[in-house]
Amino acid sequence: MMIICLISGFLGSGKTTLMIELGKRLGSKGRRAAIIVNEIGEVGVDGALINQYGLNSVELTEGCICCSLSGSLQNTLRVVANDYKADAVFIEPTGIALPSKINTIIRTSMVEYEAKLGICVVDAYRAEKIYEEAGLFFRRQIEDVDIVAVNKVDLVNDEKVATVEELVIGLNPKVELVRMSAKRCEGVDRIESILFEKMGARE
Ligand SMILES: Nc1nc2c(ncn2[C@@H]2O[C@H](COP(=O)(O)OP(=O)(O)O)[C@@H](O)[C@H]2O)c(=O)[nH]1
Ligand SMILES: [Mg+2]
Repeated sequence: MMIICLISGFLGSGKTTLMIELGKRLGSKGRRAAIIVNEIGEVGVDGALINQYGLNSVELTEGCICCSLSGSLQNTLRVVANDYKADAVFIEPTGIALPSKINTIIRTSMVEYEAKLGICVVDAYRAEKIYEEAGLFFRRQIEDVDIVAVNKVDLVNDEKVATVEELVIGLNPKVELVRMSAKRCEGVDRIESILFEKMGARE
């Protein structure tokens, strides 16, 4: 049975960068990882780059997976689980998707999965501005996730990181915070180890 990892967050926060890094790490340790990306009018993932690491990727582009494409997401999950037999599937929705909506679609997909991990990637540099301009949306992206990756810490000082962390914890006290620079592959270890814990020692 596979692990489903939902990676949400606003456009440009670093979702794809994190997902590719995690996929590479799983692949290098003999696990089968698949990636489902939902981009609307955005530059897609470099399929060739992903395949180079033995990852299987599917792009859904003709709508939003939490609305018109919910059925396509469910079908793709079934293919990834039953035919590709992935150990882990990463789902990257568009930046405006709500994790709670996608969780419902996953639950009703009839796909058996072992565990689900929800990660929201927050751009430490832009978080406060986004919160000011779209507070409710920011809040709803932080709700219903297990981990908030405070990303791009290479661009800001520690004080700024701490402010963003306080903001996040204020909105969802239950979440685990991970400081990250996905670009420099810092902080990714923690998420990798959580994934391996959830996958267990099975073959
Ligand atoms: N400085 C910095 N840039 C990053 C980091 N993570 C991602 N980026 C850059 O931010 C941009 C958006 O990243 P991407 O992964 O495509 O974001 P997505 O839209 O959430 O999938 C790209 O140019 C990345 O190289 C990081 O930790 N630090
Ligand atoms: Mg992306």
